[in-house]
Amino acid sequence: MTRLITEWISDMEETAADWNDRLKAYTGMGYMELAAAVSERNVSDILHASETITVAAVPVTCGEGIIGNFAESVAAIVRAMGFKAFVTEYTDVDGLYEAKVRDADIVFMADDIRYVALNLINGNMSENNMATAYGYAEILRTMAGARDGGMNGALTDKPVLVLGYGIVGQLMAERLTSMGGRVAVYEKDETKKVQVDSDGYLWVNRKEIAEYNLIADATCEGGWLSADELYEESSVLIAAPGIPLLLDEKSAENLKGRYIHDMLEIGTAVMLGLAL
Ligand code: 2YJ
Repeated sequence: MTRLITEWISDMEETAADWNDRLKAYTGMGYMELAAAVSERNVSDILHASETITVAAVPVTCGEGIIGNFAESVAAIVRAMGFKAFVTEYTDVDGLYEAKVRDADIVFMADDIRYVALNLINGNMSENNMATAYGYAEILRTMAGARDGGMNGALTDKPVLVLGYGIVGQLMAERLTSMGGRVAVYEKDETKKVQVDSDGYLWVNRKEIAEYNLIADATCEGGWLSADELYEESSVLIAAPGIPLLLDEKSAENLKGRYIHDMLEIGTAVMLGLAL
């Protein structure tokens, strides 16, 4: 699991709203539509919730400590979805206390292991690994649908490759399978083959990556893959929650518009939808 660094999210307070527009341009869904799709709610219900619900982001100091701009970025993403949001002045348990005293309905907080959203009104809780995996699976399905002429069951019986079989990779494999995809897995750690086999996915080697045009990346390694190793550029689609981006610089430039990759936005937006 990658720990974010301040440099990667330093301008998110300015860019969170633009990212929403960019996501819309690439997939037809903004944060709100994506959160609605994953949480199986109507956009109008989320819009309605945004009028009354206040969100607090609580900085957490334990473990490796506060990541500069993390809580501020979370609040900015939530605000870009139309909700009221604030960052607590105090941290940890005292911050949670402050959130409640200041009438927050939903609290976002993360330590080194877990990033959660807790709904103080109805007890719902969502978690970033699942929200990220499900959000990106939805994005891949939507992009595939748009590419293939607006089909609803865009992944049905389609080969889909998941890169990396860690927590998010496993959750994406499960979700993409439930969407009808025929999931294969590439994982450089060969000791995971046993688990991939027993989970029922096809194990592929690095050369075979080129046979897939629908890819979900959950490797937490940057720049290891070049466009030459991929299916023809004009049809490949990549949903890439893995941080840093798997593509090398030149390939990232050449494949612009064919992949979605972010630092925090998609997972956070989906967490909010799931926590309502
Ligand atoms: O409040 C803060 O500023 C920090 N305690 C935030 C820590 C954020 N945590 C991480 O980035 C961890 N890698 C866990 C995130 C889980 C995402 N799947």
